Amino acid sequence: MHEARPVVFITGATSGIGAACARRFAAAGWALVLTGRRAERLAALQRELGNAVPVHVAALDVTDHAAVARVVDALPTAFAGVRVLLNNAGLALGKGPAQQADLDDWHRMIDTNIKGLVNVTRLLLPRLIETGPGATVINIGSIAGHTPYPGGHVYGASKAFVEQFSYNLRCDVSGSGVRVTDLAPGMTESEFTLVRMKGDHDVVDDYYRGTRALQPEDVAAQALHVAELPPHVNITRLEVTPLCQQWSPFTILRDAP
Ligand code: NDP
Ligand code: 8X3
Repeated sequence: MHEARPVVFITGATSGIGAACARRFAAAGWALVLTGRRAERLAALQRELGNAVPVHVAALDVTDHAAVARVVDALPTAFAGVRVLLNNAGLALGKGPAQQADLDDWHRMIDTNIKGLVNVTRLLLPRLIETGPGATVINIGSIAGHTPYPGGHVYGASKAFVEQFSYNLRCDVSGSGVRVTDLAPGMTESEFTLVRMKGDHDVVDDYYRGTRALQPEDVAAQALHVAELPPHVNITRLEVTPLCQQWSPFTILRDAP
């Protein structure tokens, strides 16, 4: 029975979009592999969802390549045939100008959003190819990978990497039946901004005040939609924003140096 269920492997399942995806895929009957660094949150999700669908949890820091390999190698048989890899783990740190940024923050964003994502992808790709038609890599990108804004520097650039990597990956798995999607959300109300602002709740409250931001469930619904499309349909890039988030006109500096 368990083997018949499609398996989704989610990184960053302990919060926000990843946790919402766990719930959404579970409601649709998928078996779950849930990963993230906070083991107690994984255990709580397993308690919450484990009666409905098979759930395997593994505490995992995606930046630790050897740990990713151990988790992938140790997947129980019922979870080994991964159909969807949801590369969701990621973070932004800081929103000040580049010239004042903390270099350690930049390195952490690169390590997590870029190197972590490629670690997991490289190790699971053979399994997805083995799964064949219907298998999907869903990479959580961002509108920040497409749209520059002050303070976006390395975060936005890391998401531009995710977008281009998704396209290139799709070229390489061409003919295998594996689909690749860059799912790029805009402003989503999660712990993302609290992490970015290093625990400053006032800034977070101010950021979301008066908005009707996307909720993690809104993004999760799109992820499930991408995963359950007929196997010949590949959404290359899916950008989703709240209606309240709009573009700005170019800023024209006058009499500037
Ligand atoms: P959250 O902060 O709520 O969730 C981030 C998740 O990433 C957590 O589960 C966290 O788990 C995990 N994570 C962070 N670092 C690591 C790591 N080194 N190893 C493993 N897991 C890690 O934010 P969101 O849910 O909003 O973010 C999810 C993704 O969506 C990110 O890639 C983000 O860039 C992207 N995104 C977010 C938007 C937003 O406005 N919120 C908009 C566009 C994209 P743990 O700490 O337990 O390891
Ligand atoms: C997060 C979206 O607009 O805060 O990826 O950069 S935004």
